[in-house]
Parts: sequence; C-alpha cells; structure tokens
Amino acid sequence: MKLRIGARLFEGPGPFLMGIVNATPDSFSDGGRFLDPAAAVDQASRHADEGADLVDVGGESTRPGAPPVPADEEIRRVVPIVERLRARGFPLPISVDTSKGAVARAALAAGADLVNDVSGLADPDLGRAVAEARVPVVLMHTRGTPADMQARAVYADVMGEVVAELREVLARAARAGIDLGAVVLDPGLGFAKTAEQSVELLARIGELRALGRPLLVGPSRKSFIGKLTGAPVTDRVPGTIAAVVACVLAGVELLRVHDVAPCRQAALVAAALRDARPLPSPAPRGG
Ligand code: HH2
Repeated sequence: MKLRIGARLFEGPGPFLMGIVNATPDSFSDGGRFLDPAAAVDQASRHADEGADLVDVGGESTRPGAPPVPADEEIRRVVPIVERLRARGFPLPISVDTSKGAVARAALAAGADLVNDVSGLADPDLGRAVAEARVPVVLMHTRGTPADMQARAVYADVMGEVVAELREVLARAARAGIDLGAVVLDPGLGFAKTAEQSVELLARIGELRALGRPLLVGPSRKSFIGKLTGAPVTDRVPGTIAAVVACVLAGVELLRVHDVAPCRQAALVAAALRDARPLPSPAPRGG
C-alpha cells in the first residue's frame, strides 16, 4: 500500500496497527472506561507508547443491538479527545470511527486525519465530507444497522457476497467524488456475520486482495473468538493474536486492535515469516 494518512506515509505491506479508543458507555469489551476525555487521551498515548501506527477514536458502539447515538452526542464524545490529542502534539494520525457525516466533519475540523466508516457509506453526507476534505477513508462491509445486522447474516457464499458488496461500496465512493486511491476496505468481522461466517472470511482473507485496495481487519476480542474458545471478552488476547497472524500472513496491511503491544509483537513475527524467502532445497548428496 501507499497511502498518506495525516503527516505519515503508510508504505509497503505493513503490518500497521490501529489502536482502539472507544469513548462510549457501552462498547462490547471496554464500554465506559474511556468516556472521560482524559482517560481516552491516556489510552491513545498508551497505544502510541506500545507502537501503534495510528489510533481510532469512536463515540458510538456498533455491537449487535446497540442503540443509535445522536450526532450531537457523538460529537460531544469524540471532538474533545481529538482536540486534546492535537493540542498536546500527539505523534500519530488520528482516525474517527463514525458513520455520520456531521461527526466526520466535526472531527476532521478538530484535526482527525482519516474517517473509519463501519456502514460503508450509508450516509451520503459522510461521502461528501470525505471527498471535500480529501482524507483517506476505511469503508467496511456490513448489512443494515447494528439493530438488525445479525438477522441479515444470511449468505449462500459469504466471501463472494462480501466481495461483490464491497465493489458496490467502491462504486458508491466513486459517485460521492472520493478518490478511490484513498480507500481502505474491511470485510467487517462480526458485522452481519455469524461466528462461522467470520471464521470463513478470516480463513480466506487473502481473496479480498482481488479488490485492489489496502485491507484493514478488526478481529480484536470479537465474539467469534468467544464462540470458538469459550473465553470471556476480558480474556481474548490469545485468540485475537491468532487472527492477527492469519491476516498478516495473507497480506492484510492494517489491523484494528485493543491490545497493541501483544498484537504488534505477533504481527511483526508473522510479517517476518511472510517475507522470508524459502531456503533453497539442499543439493542432492553424492553423484
Ligand atoms: N469493529 C468495531 C468497531 N469499528 N471498524 C472497522 N473498520 N472494522 C471493525 O472490525 C470494527 C470497526 C467493533 O469493535 P469495538 O470498537 O471494540 O466495539 P464497539 O463497536 O462496541 O464500540
């Protein structure tokens, strides 16, 4: 990939780690911990210290069944965090995790560098905001809204349909005037997907490279790990690492994670394995 995000150029196969900052009362794994802007800023700084490449600040939980948050409330949660990070010279690009054009505009005005839209441009105003600001954007696959997405997790061929629907998202982005060279795509693990469908997407994740765009994947602490292992949401770092390794080996460039230090270590080892040249086979002995 070659993509400028804020002041940084993201070049090559990565892996690049996006550290999560959830300024919400109800996120599925860390709701309420970082609602206070000071705690959120500390969390972003911790991510930077642990080697994150960018941070993702969100003010609305997207867990299945989560109630929608009005734009003004989401802005009240997110903008002070972006402002404080910028005011204190935070060294990393800042992404805003929102599906609403109004929130994206406010966060970009406060100094955010990238928009992460889990709805894949459901709000046409978000497309306009991204096109006008000429910032990069992550567009994720989902169906419906967090309220009804799990009922829509019905596929004859999950990978084929996700690829086809991501192509439609790219077409929507082009119609909105977004430079497709600035788009990162994401299959949306757990969004309108059962655990089995998320696992199938992960197992075949390299197929998404046919879309010709850099990829971001967000496996962190998600329920498919709980379903496979029985681990509670407070104890899913090992399962997250397994998913991170699978993604890096398949060429995924960006990983969105809560636990930057352990995921970074795993991702760097996986990247070394990905990049290692196979040793030449030993010369036949004798004659
Ligand atoms: N997953 C979540 C939120 N945003 N963005 C992208 N691009 N990809 C993802 O997989 C993704 C995402 C859900 O995780 P989290 O933010 O921890 O939870 P919640 O939505 O409950 O705040």
